[in-house]
Parts: sequence; C-alpha cells; structure tokens
Amino acid sequence: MNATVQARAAAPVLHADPFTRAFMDDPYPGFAAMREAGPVLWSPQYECYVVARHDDVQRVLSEWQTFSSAAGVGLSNFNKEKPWRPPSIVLEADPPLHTRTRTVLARTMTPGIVKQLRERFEREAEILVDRILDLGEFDGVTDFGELYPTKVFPDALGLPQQGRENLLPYGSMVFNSFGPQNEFTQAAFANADAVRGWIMANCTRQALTKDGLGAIIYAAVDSGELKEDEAGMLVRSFLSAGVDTTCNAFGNLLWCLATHPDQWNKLREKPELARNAFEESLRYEGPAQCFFRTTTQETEIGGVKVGADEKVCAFMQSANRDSRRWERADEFDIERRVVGHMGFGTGIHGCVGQPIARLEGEAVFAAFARKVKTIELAGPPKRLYNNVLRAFSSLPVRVTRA
Ligand code: OVV
Repeated sequence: MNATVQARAAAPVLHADPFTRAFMDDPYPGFAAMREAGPVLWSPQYECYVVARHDDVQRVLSEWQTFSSAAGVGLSNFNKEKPWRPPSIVLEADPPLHTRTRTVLARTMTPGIVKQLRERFEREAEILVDRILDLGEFDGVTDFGELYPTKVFPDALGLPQQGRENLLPYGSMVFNSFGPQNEFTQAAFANADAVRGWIMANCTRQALTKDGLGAIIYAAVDSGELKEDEAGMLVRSFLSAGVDTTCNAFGNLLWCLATHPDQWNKLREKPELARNAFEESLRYEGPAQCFFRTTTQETEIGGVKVGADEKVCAFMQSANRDSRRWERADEFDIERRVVGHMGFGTGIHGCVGQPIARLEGEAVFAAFARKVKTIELAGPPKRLYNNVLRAFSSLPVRVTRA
C-alpha cells in the first residue's frame, strides 16, 4: 500500500451518496451522520474526502495554501481531467491571479455602489410583491424567486434584455458541473451549446451598457489591470454565480416563512428584521450546499492524514446545522445572531457578491413584510434536484394583503 492508499483507508468511510434525489429530499440526517462519523470521511464512490463539521469546513475554505481552488472547486480534478469550460479566473484560481481578479470584482460591490442600487432594487421589490398579492395564489419559484434576481441583477450589470432566459439554464450547468457526472448534470447540459453561446456573446464590452457593473470591469482593462478577455471572464463569473443562487435563496426563504408562522409573525411585526431573516435563511436552508478543494500537499484534518492532490468536499450546509457551532441548530430563528454561517462560504473565496445578494434579499423581504398579512403553502412543494444548489422547482403559496 502506498502512502495515499494508506491514508485513504484510515479515514471513516462515507457510505451515503449526497448527489441523489433521496439524499436531497432530506439531507439533514445525512449531514448529521457525516458530522458524527468524524472530522473527515473518505467516499470510495467518488474517491474524495468529505468534511461536514463547521470548524473543518471553515478551515478547508480558509486555508487556501493547502486547499487549493486552481484544480477546480467541484469533484473534477483539473490536474487530471479537462474542465468543461475555461476555468473561472476568480473561483477556480489561487493567489496571485485570484487576488488581482477579486480586487476588480470587489470594486463593483462597494458600499457607494450598493447605495446607488438600493432605490432601484426597492422599487422593483414593491412591484414584485404587489404582483404576487394581485395573484393571491402563486408559484414561489416561477412567480417570485426567479423573477427578481433575473431582472435587477442583469439590469445592474448592464446586460441586454434579449436572451436572459439563458441565465438560469447556465447557472444550472455551472452548479451541477461541480458535482459528479450523473443524471442531473446530463439534464442540465441538454441545450449546453446554445446557452453557453449566448453567455459568451453577452460578456463582451460591446454587449454591455456603458453605465453598469460590467463597464466597471472593462474600465480595469483600460487602466491596465486586466486583459480584455479577462474582463469577459469576470463578467461570466457574475452570470455564473449571481443569478441561480439568489433565485433559490428567495424560494428557500419564502418556504421558511410559509412553514414557520411564528417567525413570519415576527417579521411582519418588525419588517426591519428582513435583512437578518434573509441571512438566517442562508444558514438554515442555504442555496449552496458544498464546494470542493484540492490538497496541494500532505496535510491532516482533525488528526486524520490526507495525502496530496486529493479532492476534499466541504459541506457548507452541514456546517450551518452543526450543533457544535449553533444553539438550536435545526431551528429557524430570524432574530438569531447568524454571523459565521457558511452560506456565502468564507475565506478569500467567500462570496464577493454578498453585498448585492443581501441588498436584494432585504429589499424584497422588507416589502413582503410590510405588504403581506398572511402566507401559507397552497400545495406540496416540489424539489429541484441539482448537485450543489438546494432549491424548489415549484412552491405553491397563498398570500393575503395587509
Ligand atoms: C461562486 C461561483 C459560482 C459559480 C461560478 C463562479 C463563481 C465563477 O466564477 O464562474
């Protein structure tokens, strides 16, 4: 037995398959079992390590020197397998490349810019909530969760109106591709060429307006910080990471409110809790379940040896429910002190778009809290199966006006 094989054999075995419908229908018992089994597990099925406790997830996502992103942040190891698209120059990159690209992205999300966007985002939030109140009974995914982030964010970026229906299919391709090649990936890639073609064509300088966030990225070409094709790649990152995630976060929080009347009442009484309610929903039912890293050298996790060039899957959603870290981990509590959740990840790759995601969440759910009197499920929700995203495909909801 060589050292790698020996190390693998020393870790407790993960028997469950997290990338199945059965697991996704109710992942929490599976996550609890992972956390109980040890600080790090070995999945013989996927030939990767798995961490599921809060402290270990936090460490794997923070220690970028040991847990690299450059070989991809999905199961596929780019040192051994060809990526399906040119790797992201921010997500699938380590410093120093990551530092340079992230700096430019962060420039589009400053407090000053968020302040400028706020008025528009709040206006659109009112329109959205009025529309569902007119409907009375509506689908929390197609009439609510998907509508707002596919409008306000592309508008802010400066993306053309035409073809925006490609955004969610692209998100589905991107997030499924972080998992194994299975039925979900296959379905997501059914129309891949057309979707990818539209995305690439609309990341160019010519496609974008002169006054959006995209233009700020292209300004970094003019100042010599980026090459022209790198700017296009960073716009692609916005489109990959910024739409599907927020859509699903909205659906998930709506479900939380419809199924936790005590929390809904609290929010209705105090609409200023909207921001923290959104944050708590990212802990309790976060849209991004996991990301992978690749070890750059031999290391250990909780005393268990892990070899070099091994894939490690960090289950953020399990960290969010770890009772080692959270009191009443499985309770949805919109007044909870929720800092430290892993819904946005953490470390140098922690979500760069979180100021805009929070702005969207706060705008919509504050308007919701002010205008809605009652909310309840109007039928059984249906799950959307995605290797990395936790989401509904359908969420029948009934509301009445305040
Ligand atoms: C965080 C995230 C998710 C998906 C894609 C990307 C980033 C990207 O940079 O392409």
